[in-house]
Amino acid sequence: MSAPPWKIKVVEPVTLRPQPERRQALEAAGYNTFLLRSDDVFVDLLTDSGTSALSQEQRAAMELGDEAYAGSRSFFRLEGAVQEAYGYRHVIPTHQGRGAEHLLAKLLVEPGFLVPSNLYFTTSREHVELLGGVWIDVSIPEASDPRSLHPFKGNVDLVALEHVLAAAAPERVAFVRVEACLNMAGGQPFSLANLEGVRELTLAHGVPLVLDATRISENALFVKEREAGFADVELPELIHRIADLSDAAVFSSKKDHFVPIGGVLAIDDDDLAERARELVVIYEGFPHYGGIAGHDMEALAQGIRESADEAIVKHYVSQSAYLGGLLLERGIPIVEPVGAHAVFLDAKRFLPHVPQEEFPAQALAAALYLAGGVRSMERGIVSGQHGDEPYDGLELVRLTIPRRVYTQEHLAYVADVVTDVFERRGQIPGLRMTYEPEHLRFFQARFEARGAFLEPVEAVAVAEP
Ligand code: P70
Repeated sequence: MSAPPWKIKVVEPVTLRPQPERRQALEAAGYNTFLLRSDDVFVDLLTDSGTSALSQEQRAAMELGDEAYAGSRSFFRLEGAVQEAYGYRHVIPTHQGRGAEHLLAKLLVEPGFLVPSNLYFTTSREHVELLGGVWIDVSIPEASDPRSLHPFKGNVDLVALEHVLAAAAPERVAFVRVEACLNMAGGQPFSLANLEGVRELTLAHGVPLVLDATRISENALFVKEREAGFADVELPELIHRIADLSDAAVFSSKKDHFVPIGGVLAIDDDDLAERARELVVIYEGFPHYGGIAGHDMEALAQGIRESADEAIVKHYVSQSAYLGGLLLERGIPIVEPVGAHAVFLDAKRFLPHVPQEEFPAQALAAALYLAGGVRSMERGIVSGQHGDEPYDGLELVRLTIPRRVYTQEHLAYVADVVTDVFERRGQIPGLRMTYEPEHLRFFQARFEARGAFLEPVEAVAVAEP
């Protein structure tokens, strides 16, 4: 892992609670890591969303926030930053990514309309389906194979996409969605050649191509490092070239743009943008702030510039590679290749004795917390299952790395905790769901253990920081 291109100026204390307190906290949270209090967490790898460290330049820019309701100069700075980095003509701020997804779905989705996409993201699919749209997975099969070493598991299966587009009347396809660094597959990039293939098809069929550009910077870095012909292209240029292949984009700016809150809907088409501005005033706020503050827009504009800094992006991706490398050396099953923003444990291979209906990834995430105060996120049947449909898809636990927050020592500690849990995996039973919310159940579902859950720590050697 390379030395980070930043040093630490402000710190936030964290403590490891004693094991009995962690057990109590886990039980109170119903074995759901979303329901833990952050004060009870030692290393928080729940998400990279809104959890990054701001730069001194972002904090300084926040002092210049213009909180005018309309015509805020902070909006125009944000607009300029998006236009410069990505080239989209119209910029609509939203409170976060799902705000942009909501507007996009309202603009383009009607009952029965199709949305072909590389795999799915939970909130993206939910907004489409709430409007009666039909989500269609057109990811390549390697995306769902944790052992496949395909360098671009975020690619779209162009033959499958062509079939979908050829079979549907063009006006029944709301848009084709392509997600950068495909989150649910392990943070896996698409290749530029593949995106060009998607572009050709969408142009031929007259269907809009919308990028989920939330993690576009890391995707561009992977293109530079893995795809022939791009090694000498500057990262900002590559990011721009990716965006140029699409008609619109949604961003959760809480990731690549280093802000605690904020999102962007970026659109080229004038009429569509006009309609989006009509909607944003209903759901988010005036188009010149879209549900965030002027100072947020300043931090976001500056964050967009930093998100194209190759040294920053490279170091970030090297942190996942470092943690993944430690786990691989110890024979722990993870998704390969290691993706952008996280290391994903393969719970099916980690806990082969727990059937998928007993939520192995949920149980594993709970065990990591109990063993060492490490918080991770379930990305398996709890997040992925669709109503009552059977689910045999990926069963992963995501160890997600916030940007510019944790040190190599933290990551080494996490690797030790995972190793400890791997050695004691026989003591992890499945779970029973005791409360199931109707929408996006993973956020607030509750569980109980089907048996004794990891022996008390006194009985076994456990990693301490
Ligand atoms: C995560 C976060 C958010 C996200 C994303 C992609 C590719 C859109 C969004 C929505 C937060 C999260 C969200 C739902 C379930 C679990 C966690 N991903 N597209 O941790 O953006 O959160 O700003 O509304 O990854 O991966 P936002």
